[in-house]
Amino acid sequence: MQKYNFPKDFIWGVATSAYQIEGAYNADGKGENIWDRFTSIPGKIFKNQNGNVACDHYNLYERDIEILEELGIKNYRLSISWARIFPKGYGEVNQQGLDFYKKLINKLIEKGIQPAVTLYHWDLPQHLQDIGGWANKKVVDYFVEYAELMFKEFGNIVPIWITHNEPWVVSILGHAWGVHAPGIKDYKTALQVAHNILLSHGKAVRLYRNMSLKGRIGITLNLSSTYPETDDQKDILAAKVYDGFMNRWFLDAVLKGSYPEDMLKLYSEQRILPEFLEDDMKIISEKIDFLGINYYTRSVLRYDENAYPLKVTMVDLDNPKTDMGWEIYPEGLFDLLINIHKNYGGVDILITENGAAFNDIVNYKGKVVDDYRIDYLYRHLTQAHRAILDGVNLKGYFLWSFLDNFEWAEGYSKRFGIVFIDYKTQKRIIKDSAYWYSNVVKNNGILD
Ligand code: GBH
Repeated sequence: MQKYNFPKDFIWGVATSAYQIEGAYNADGKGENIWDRFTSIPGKIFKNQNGNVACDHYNLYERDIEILEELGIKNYRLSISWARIFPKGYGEVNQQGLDFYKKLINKLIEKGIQPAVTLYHWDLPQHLQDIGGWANKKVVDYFVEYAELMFKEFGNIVPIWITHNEPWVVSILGHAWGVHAPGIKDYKTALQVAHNILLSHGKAVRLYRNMSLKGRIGITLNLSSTYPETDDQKDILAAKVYDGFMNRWFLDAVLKGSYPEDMLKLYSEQRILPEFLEDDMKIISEKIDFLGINYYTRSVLRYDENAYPLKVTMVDLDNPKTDMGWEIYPEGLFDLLINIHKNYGGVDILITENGAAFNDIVNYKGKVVDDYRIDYLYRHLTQAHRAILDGVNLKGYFLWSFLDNFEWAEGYSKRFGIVFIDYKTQKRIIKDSAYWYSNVVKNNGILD
C-alpha cells in the first residue's frame, strides 16, 4: 500500500459558512440579509427551503465544537454573518451578535482549534442591497468598516483571515444568472460587482497590514481547470475563454494587478466591461499571504456561436458524478495547482474547500457508511499530495463540509457533510468519512 505523508505543519481543517449552518435568522438583533430575503421568494430554492433554522449551530455550537474535538480536527473555517454584527450593514454594532462570535471563537481556541475566518460568505445585509448592493461603491467602504471591527475584535487571536469567498459565484450566479441572491440577471452589473468585491478585498488587506497583525490574510476563489471537448481550434479557444471568465479574471487581478487582455477585449466588445481606475488594480493586488482555492470539479467546454456572452457551452460528459451532478475529476485539482504555481510565482495556497455531496442514508445500525465520499476525498488528497511533490506551495486543506447544511439553491437536498444532520431532531451522526478524515489528520496523511 502506498503512503502519502504531507509536509510538517500542513493545516488540516473542515469548513462551513454562517448562513448555511447557524439558523437563528432573527435572533438577538440580527438584521435581515439577502439570503433571508431571497429564500422567501417562492420558486427560488428547492422546496422553498431556507436557512432560518439550518443546523441550529447558533444554539448548538458547543456540541459541534465537541465533535471537532472528538475527531481531532485542529483547524476550523467559519464565516461571520455581517448582519449579526451590523444589522444594517454599518453604523451601530449589535453587541449580542458580536458576543456570539466571541463565545464561538474563544471556545474553539480554548479547545486548541484554530479558527480560519471568512468575512464574506455571501450574506450581505439586506439594507445594503436596498442601496444597490455590491454594485454600489459605498458598500465597498462599509465592508472595510466591518472588516476593521472584526480585525480589532479578533485580529490577535484568529490566525487566518479570508476576505471573500468566491467572488465569481457572488457576481455571476447572483448578478448574471440570477440563481443566487440577490437574483439579478445582468452581465454588466455582475462584472461591476466582481470588481467592487475585489476592490473591497484589496482595501481590507491594506487595512490588515496597517494594523500590523500577526496572522495571514488571503482571498478564496472558486477555480476550475478547463479543457476543450475536442482538438478543434474553436474548442481550444472556448476552454481558454472560460478559464479567463472563471479563473484568470480574478487570479490576474489579485496576483498580477491587471485583468487579462483577452477578457478585457471580449468584455468590451460585448459592452459589459466594468468601470474601474488603474489605481483600483494596485489596491486589488495588495500582497496576500495565501491564495484560497475551492475545487469541486473541472469544466469541459465547446465553442457555441449562439451562447451569450462568451460563445461557449459547458459539455456534460458521461463520467461518474456526485449528487450535485458535478463530474468527479481529481486530476483537475492537480492540473489547477500546477498551473497556478507556474503562472503566479509559486504563491502559497490553501485549499479552502473540497468535498462532495452524496445521497447519504442512515442505515439500520444508525450509521452513515459513505465510502463513496471517502473515495472522493482519497482521490483528491492524493492529487494534492502529487502537486506538493511537484513543488506546489500547498499549505493546507479544509474539507467542505463539517456538517450537512443549507446548500443554497439546492436547499437541504444535498449533503456535503462528514457529519450527518437529522433536520427534524437536530441530531448529529458522525459519518464514516469523518472517522476516515480524522485518521488522515492524526497521521498527517494517508497510510493505506
Ligand atoms: C461552494 O461553492 C461554496 O463556497 C459553499 O458555500 C457551497 O456549499 C459549496 O461550494 C458546495 O456547493 O455552477 O454549473 O458552473 C461552489 C460553487 C460549484 C461554482 C461548481 C462553480 C461549477 C459548476 N462552484 N461550479 S456550474
